[in-house]
Amino acid sequence: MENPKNNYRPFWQLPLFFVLTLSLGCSETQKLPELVLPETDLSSEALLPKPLEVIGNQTAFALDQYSAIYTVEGEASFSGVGEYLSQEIAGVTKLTLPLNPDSMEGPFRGIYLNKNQGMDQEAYELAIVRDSILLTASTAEGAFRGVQTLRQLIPEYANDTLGANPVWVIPGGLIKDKPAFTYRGSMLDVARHFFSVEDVKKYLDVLAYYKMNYLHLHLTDDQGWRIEITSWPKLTEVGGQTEVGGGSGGFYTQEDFKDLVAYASQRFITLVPEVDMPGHTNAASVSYPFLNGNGKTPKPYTGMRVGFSTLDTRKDTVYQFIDDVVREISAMSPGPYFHIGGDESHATKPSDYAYFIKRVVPIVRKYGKTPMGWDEVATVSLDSNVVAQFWQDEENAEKAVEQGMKVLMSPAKRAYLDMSYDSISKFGLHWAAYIPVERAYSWTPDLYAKNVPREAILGVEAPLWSETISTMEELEYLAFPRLLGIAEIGWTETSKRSWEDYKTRLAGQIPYFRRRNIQFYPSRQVPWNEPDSLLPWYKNRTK
Ligand code: TNX
Repeated sequence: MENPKNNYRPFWQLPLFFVLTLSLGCSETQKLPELVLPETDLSSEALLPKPLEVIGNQTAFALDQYSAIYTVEGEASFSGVGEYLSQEIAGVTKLTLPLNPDSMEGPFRGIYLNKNQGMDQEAYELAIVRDSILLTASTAEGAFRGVQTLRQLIPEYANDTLGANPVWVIPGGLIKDKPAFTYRGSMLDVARHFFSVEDVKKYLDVLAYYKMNYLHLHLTDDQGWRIEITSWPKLTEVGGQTEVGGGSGGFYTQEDFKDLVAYASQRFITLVPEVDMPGHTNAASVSYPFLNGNGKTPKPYTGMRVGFSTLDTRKDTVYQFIDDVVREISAMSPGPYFHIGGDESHATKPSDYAYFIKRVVPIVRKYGKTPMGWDEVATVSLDSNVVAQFWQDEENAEKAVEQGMKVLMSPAKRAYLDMSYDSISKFGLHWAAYIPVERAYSWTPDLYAKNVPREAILGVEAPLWSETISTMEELEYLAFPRLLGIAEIGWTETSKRSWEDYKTRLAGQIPYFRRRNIQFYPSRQVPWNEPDSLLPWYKNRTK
């Protein structure tokens, strides 16, 4: 019989008997050990974000040493996803699944990554039957999202009693899935405290697992400049050496940044670089005092106030500086967006602010990027090809909609990961709200702000400001588990979501958190099913 990897037909459209013949009928697969697999229930698995449709069929796929991954021929990007899947499976099971093995190599149960044009970009279908798994998508990106679902279905521990060798029992059935919003992201403030390349990679791994597709890096602020700009070396030589609280700061070299871009893009995550201006620029002005526009001599700043710094908006050399910065960063950033900040420019006169934003927007476009800015940028008369990131001011968000701009939803009262969980939380601020886990989950982007309708919304992003956190453990305390709620809000249609159902699936993430050494806040709102003493941080919580 034909090698199944050469079968390009949309698998799930084939009659079931053909599917079974495909997987059981060939003489090679008959040599696989006979296993009596337990009944399963795909629909009760702790999948997060919740897929659009899940139909269980009680059968199961036996993932074991006789499993192999096959990807559609002639599509390098699909085989890249296959390679990633193989590595991730090895990480849990220690199995080394061959990728596209020659059919002579042995009898295998196949995990097939197939291409079917005509599906949405990030959509996928996952069909799991007894001896094969078929993951279908139009794009490698869609296949990658589906691979996350498959990863979430692999049990943490093997069943050792089914045969001579360990078997990881994957519940059978069909999943059809696609995201509600095209932008599902998080932001890390690496300026107030610096986080290393390794830390950011760990965060990217988690974003990928929960199907998020953007990571916004807040690269500059009053307390530090974190990205090497070769034409302006003092930015990092001087401005990169400070952080909140007086620590030694740090920065990404251009090689580091490219490494992060590559690591993210292997996970189908786009980096959004932010250079915050004209406010939040003290570190830049300390490095090059001619940039400063607040009339004072700039001094290194390691406190937590905002709104005191500004660039000099009326000097042409300032725009030459910005041109160089945007050019160098854009050349390393394959994504469509460049974030110009624009928030809390209280030391900039409104007329200077408008003048500044209108001059910076064309610079960003000159380097092929779409400008993104905090919601204040919508107070300036621009055009529709700008993204406004709503964080606080509904009137600004309305102004963005009136100008035809897309709005990225990051309401501080719900989506800010740096807000404390409650009054005794160890870290975080609470100027916007206390945000317990339920509150972070139970909101809807298109019902949040008056006159910001669904059509205007690009997606959701959860920013994590780092004034109060300086280690990965502390970062994780604030991000997890609330980030997962934002991931589900971005992926799963509101009509398919409920807190009651979500909180049980959230509790089901503990094995993953443990395996990846991810700290989290064990909110009392979530039925973790664990003795308190085994939960991290368990003494510091009321909610
Ligand atoms: C407001 S949100 C800021 C940041 C702070 C954050 C702390 C925004 C656009 N600006 O500069 O870090 O509050 O929660």
